[in-house]
Amino acid sequence: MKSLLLYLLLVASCLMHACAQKPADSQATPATVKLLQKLALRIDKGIMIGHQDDLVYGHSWNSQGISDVKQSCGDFPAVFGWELGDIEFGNAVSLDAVPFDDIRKNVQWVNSQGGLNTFSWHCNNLLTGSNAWDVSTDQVVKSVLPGGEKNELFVTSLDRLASFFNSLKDEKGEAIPIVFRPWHEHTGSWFWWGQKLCTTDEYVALWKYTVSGLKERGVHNILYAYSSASGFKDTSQYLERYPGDEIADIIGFDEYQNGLKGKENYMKSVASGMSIVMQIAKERKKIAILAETGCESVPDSLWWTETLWPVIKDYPIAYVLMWRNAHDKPNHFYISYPGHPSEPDFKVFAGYERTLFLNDLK
Ligand code: BMA
Repeated sequence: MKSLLLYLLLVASCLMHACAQKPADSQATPATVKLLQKLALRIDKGIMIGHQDDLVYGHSWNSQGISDVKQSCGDFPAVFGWELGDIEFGNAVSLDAVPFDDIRKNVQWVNSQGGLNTFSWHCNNLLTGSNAWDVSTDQVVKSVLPGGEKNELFVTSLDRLASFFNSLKDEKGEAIPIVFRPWHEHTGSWFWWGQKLCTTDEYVALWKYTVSGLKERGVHNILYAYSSASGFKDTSQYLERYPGDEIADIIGFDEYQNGLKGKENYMKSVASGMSIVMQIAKERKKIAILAETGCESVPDSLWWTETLWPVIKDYPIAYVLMWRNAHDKPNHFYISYPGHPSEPDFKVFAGYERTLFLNDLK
């Protein structure tokens, strides 16, 4: 009862600021303003369920447009995650081998169906030429900022990124509003923009330079999402490298369960992170999300109803995004597919009134 009351109070406060809510980008397109308001208002209905790369490959297929989610529960996810890594090199396909032209077409389809598109960017290490996980030097962030030896390369990267975002148009030629979540999991030290790889000032400067760079290139169809790794203890730790209310529209974090044994830790960590993020979201009038999650291979056949749902259901978050079902790494998948032992439970989860899939948004 107490938790229901608390939940209703949280929802009421989200709704109250929803109508007044404006994107951080003061020149955001009308569709982007509308998207933010829709996200806030929809929190009342439930939590949108998302999946990374859902339409371009799955556990046992590639490029055939099937959707493991739709095959498992009869509906598509409400949120579709896409990856931009390698776009900075001008490549035609992402680091996960998905052609950017296919991503664009799918983004258009999702938008036409009322779904939400969100982008991650595992930007390569521009100083060493290796990938995002190359943390061999702590000079990368500094090197891409103005005055740094790789600034020119980063400027070109921003040109390429902006031209992709500017190419996301609907059937009327209007820019499709999306969520962009750059420089994520920065409180860990496994990406070149991570905690031990740059100073707070450099990290914040990277965010500001990225956002102002996109705006200067005419990109105004973005809601920006700030998402740390898990493990922060309080609001000040969460906000330590926050780029500012004038930059971020959405706040959240990423957390994964480490195998069957990790259930208790995962549940504790999500609950603690959520309560901290909700407090900040309320105070700063931001939308809260669980930006990335899952338990690789879903080894617990009741994971959906006994782990994920219990830890998120009491928080008014807009969405939760499950990571990708790789077609070329047999155990690297995070959502049900036909025949997986968790499929029956996933169906039950999908049938809950407050788990929102694509058809629920119509
Ligand atoms: C990671 C893994 C990688 C993938 C990367 C970017 O978490 O899934 O296989 O290349 O994300 O999508």
